[in-house]
Amino acid sequence: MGFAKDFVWGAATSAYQVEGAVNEGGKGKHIWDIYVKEPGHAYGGHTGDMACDHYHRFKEDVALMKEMGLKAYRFSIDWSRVLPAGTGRVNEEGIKFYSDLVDCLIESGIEPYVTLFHWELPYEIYKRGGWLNPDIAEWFGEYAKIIAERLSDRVSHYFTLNEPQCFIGLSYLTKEHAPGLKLPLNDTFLMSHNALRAHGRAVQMLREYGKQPLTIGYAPTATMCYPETDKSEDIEAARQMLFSVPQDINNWTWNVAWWSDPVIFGHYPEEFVKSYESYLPEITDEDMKIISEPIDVYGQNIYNGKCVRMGEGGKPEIVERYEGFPKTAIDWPVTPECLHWGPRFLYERYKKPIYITENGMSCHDMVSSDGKVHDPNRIDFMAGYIKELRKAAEEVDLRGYFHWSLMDNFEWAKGYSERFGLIYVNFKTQERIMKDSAYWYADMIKTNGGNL
Ligand code: IFM
Repeated sequence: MGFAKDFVWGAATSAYQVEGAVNEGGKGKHIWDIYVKEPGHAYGGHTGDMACDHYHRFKEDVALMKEMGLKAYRFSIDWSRVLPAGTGRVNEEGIKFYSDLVDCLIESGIEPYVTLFHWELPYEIYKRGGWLNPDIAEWFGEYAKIIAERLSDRVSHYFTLNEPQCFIGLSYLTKEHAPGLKLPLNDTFLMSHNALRAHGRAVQMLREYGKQPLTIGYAPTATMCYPETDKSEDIEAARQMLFSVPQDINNWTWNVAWWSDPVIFGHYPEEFVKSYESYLPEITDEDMKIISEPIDVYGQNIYNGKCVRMGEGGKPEIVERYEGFPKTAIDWPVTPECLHWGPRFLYERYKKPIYITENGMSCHDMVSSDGKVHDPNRIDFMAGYIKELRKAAEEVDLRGYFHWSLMDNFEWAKGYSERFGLIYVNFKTQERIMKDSAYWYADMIKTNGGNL
């Protein structure tokens, strides 16, 4: 069986992490542009000012994608490049950049997949309350309308929000990301509700103004759960834990059901509502109707998972990792099983075709004396994870896999200290070198998993 013939093998990036050119082409400022200028906010005082200079070098990058045989490229649009103030005046130069990128991809036989929001909240919108302001749903909808009007003659695949768990949780609970605030829990729940309303409004606008039938999805993240054994009770334990309420209220955004149940089912999960009742904003039927505007596909970013078994008292419990458990350079555990069980549990619950919208690892990559970048750990990681993904592909409707990332880039608060790319980037010279893993991935794509 293996992967379907038309399985989409791709790679992903996001605007601020790769584009650079922050003061060019009429771009407005977003919260990261401002945040990274203060000492201590990003590793080594790094900023995304130059990043991979993708804004100027996208043709070279698309040529590398073609060499790799990528079928698709998932990139995000910087809201503040298109609408410098977040609303109102459209910046034609910004539109032109994305439009040229789309043309270049199509000429190279690579399908563009657009993400509308990968964390570049326009600073002007932030000043108006950002996610706290209920009007943000309309503002985001207007932005989605412009994208539909300008790009949907050529782009038919869209994801609305990338990882709301992070752009609310890391930004307003744990203060690790821009704008680096710790807000009261009530505010964070209101923000999550408004972000979901914005998602729904964008779906409505994309549908209404799309120039062809569009495939629209959403791209949340979370730690997956996988069973310790194939026994039905362990499988059930992993399933239950995946959709359960997180233990730590101060890290409450790190879960699946709060963010996905309302989008698919039109209501928040009951257990969560009971636990969080005292913090919740007013939630109307009209809100829920917008939030659950039907989507076509379900995107999920998956990097790792927790091993779970059914405990003695019939309660799911985490199986502790042994000492020396494999981990990536950024210290995330290596758990390939998450790419089998994650999509399987998500499909069972949400019954939507699934894309893995991000998966990958950071390694201590460097250029060797032969001028190449040897990254055997990444190849092994990918082979292990994609083998597990193949099991899911044989069990559920799985449409595609986007490796994170196409190239080394600005890893938010970690600056350039983490390398997630298939392509090595020398941030001094902007030279690109395809890593060994890029050649391995090219072969994997060519054989549709035949080299696994
Ligand atoms: O680089 C990030 C990306 O922006 C969102 N998902 C996780 C990646 C690795 O941390």
